[in-house]
Amino acid sequence: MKIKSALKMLVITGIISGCLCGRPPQRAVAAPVGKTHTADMGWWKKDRFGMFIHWGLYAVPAGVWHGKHAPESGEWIMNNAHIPRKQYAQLAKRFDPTEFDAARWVQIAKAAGMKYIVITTMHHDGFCMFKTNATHYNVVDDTPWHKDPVAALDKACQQQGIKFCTYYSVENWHSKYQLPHSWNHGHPIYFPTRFAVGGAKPYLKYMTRQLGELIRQYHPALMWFDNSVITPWTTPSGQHVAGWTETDARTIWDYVRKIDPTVIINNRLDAWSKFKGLGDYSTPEEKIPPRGLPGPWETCMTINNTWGYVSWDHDWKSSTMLIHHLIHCASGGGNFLLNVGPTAKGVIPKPEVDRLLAMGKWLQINGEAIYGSHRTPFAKALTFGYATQKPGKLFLEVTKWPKNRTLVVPMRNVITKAYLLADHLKLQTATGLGGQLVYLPAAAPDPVASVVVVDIAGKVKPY
Ligand code: FHN
Repeated sequence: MKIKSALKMLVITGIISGCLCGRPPQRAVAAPVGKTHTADMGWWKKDRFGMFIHWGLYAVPAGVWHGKHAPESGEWIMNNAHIPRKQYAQLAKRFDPTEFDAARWVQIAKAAGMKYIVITTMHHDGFCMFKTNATHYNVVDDTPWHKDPVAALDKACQQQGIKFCTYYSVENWHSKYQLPHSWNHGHPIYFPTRFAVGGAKPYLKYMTRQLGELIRQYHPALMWFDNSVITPWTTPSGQHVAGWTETDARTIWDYVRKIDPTVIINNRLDAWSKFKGLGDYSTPEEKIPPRGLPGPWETCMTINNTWGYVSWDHDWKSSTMLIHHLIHCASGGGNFLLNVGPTAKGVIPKPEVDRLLAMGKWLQINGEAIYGSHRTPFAKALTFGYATQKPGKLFLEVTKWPKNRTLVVPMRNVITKAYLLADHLKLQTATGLGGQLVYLPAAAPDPVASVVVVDIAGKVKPY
């Protein structure tokens, strides 16, 4: 077997062995992705902080199937509880989110200091949360609710000045053109799916039709593709069926570009970043690359352990931890896409709202250090916290207030001015061993993270 195909089989085997009943292993961190379209990513790099929304039929079972907790993330229940397609599709008849309020969701995002929203228009379960003519299996035609939440959210985002973006899964566990990978005592295991014999072409046709609808109906500023893990296989009669290929990914890429050359596209049209450069930015998940990544990148993360709502997952990250994650992303030059999983009634869980409001409060005072900032100039981690910068200014996000009340900034530049961002209290400075010294008050203005602003002449010259 040629090296390349052996490698490919290794990758596929790795995928399969690593996660038959769970989500795929942590995504390999993508190679640097260059700008691949005419549009400017300026708004996206400036905005830094977005809301991810995982909402679909999976909110109905909410992590419980036949009275048992289904393993892993809520939106994977169809796979992890091995639910046959027809049985899962019946959930649509129970989807009636009478408390859904798009304007309220956008207000919460804004109050959190989030500048863009990415909503799941179709997750791996194949159910479409938008009005589509490509299939009846959608929220308007197939539920008692008969409303289009994607349209409502798009409208609310336009009205409230937040960028509207869409998530779309390449993998589709409902489509007749994609088959379950294997079976467990007669019950399907969908992930990773595989194309039916001759299924690739009609599936690409279905997909391009829906992407055309999404762009023309809702004009997303960004398209967040996910998990194109459709694996090759050989039929019992020995016929080889290719999986998702680079050509497939480029076909979709070119199609979207043709309709809208300005829309930003992430790097997940290609499942494992094998197709170098196919993507405007990298998408590490649930983890923050310690020193950031070359090129544009965005960490997406859950507030508990699940993307789609799970009634029994109360393992919430603290607002302190989430604020530190946001700062860490910004100091690495990256964005932070933080997820909420609304209930089947259309309500964002209170623990998530509480944390988002705490983040918004911090950003109201310290947002200047995050929005429009650039990555830290320091190659090594700082002992006291993080740094971000703008021309002529260094923002030091102090998460560990020094007991000796002295910050040592490891750079040669002389400080022309130093102050606390919270109240503009002027701080004394000096040049000392190991860099520039900033003398601090006894108590930090904010125990979570306080920002010290340092004005300097020219570019930072780290020690
Ligand atoms: O399998 C999905 C998962 O359900 C979720 O949507 C995350 C969000 O980034 N993406 C895939 C796992 O990498």
